[in-house]
Amino acid sequence: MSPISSVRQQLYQDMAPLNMTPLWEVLHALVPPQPSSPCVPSLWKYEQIKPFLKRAGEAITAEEAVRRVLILENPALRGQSAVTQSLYAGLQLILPGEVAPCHRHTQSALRFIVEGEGAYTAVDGERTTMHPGDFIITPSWTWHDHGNQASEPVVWLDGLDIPMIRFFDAGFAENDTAQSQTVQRAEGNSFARYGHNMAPVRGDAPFGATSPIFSYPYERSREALHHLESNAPIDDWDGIKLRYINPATGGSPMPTMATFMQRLPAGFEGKASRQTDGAVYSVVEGAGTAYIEGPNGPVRFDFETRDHFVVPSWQALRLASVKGCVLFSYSDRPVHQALGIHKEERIS
Ligand code: 1HN
Repeated sequence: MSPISSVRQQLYQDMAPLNMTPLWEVLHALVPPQPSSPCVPSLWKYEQIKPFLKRAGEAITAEEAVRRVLILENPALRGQSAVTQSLYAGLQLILPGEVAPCHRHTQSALRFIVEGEGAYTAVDGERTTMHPGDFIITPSWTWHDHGNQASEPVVWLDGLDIPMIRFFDAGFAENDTAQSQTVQRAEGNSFARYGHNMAPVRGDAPFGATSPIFSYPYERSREALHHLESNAPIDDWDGIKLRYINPATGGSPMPTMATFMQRLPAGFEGKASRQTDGAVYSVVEGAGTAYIEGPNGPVRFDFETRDHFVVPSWQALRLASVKGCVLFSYSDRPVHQALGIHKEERIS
């Protein structure tokens, strides 16, 4: 060892008991020239996942599990219940006749219905029935339970801000005394009040910073995308892409997560773009290809209906579809925007 490096090694060693360490050894990693996420792109094919959901259905009841969910973990973050550094994703199964008991927590959740219909989720006394493609919100600290009074299993994607809330050490949770909440309002009240570009004349929005609409039906999003496909220019990068909004603010439906619905017309070959918000995709209809370019080289995902994939922060994504498809996605964009650090680059 050279004299200078042994002087340094001795310095580091002597200060270690005081819980001190030299910045100059880690500075380059602390402030990288550009984002270098430890996350990797990953694809979960539904046909491979479904048998495991089925087996989970045989192995445990929804009631015993509290939530019968198979977590989609980023391959580079195994054991952390994280699909990106800030987001969680899982697929939840509820069988006919089951209930997932009532609780609340500070983490916000979204449900995106993947397969089956007729189950419900209840939020603060109002139920909403699930159909494939519906986007449903459980706002932070609201009581919620799920049930299935229909005749088929229902599977949905859970998107939560769990790693973000863990990062802030701000997680609280509470179980309700009852399994299921008493219904306090007719189904559809929230959508009638806030879902038609109108709002009640008096009274505050019920869920604070979160959208007062807690179920956004696919029927409506689909209609909008199809209209725009035939009647408006197609974006070279995104095809037709709309963001869901909190009608009270025009911002994202939840303070921590943005959600999007996107249609790629048949024959679409998109250009590449990247953004600082890592995103999780759920394939709603059709099939296509995602080309993702990260530090570990290019990845190609051929996706079909009900497949899921994750695109890490600042990795370039290019989408293509021969027959056309519809994609739902969510990301941590609102937090980037609130902090003034959101960045997007459209590569041509
Ligand atoms: C949760 O409450 C649900 O309510 C789903 O369905 C997944 C993952 C971690 C923590 C709470 C639900 C969850 C969760």
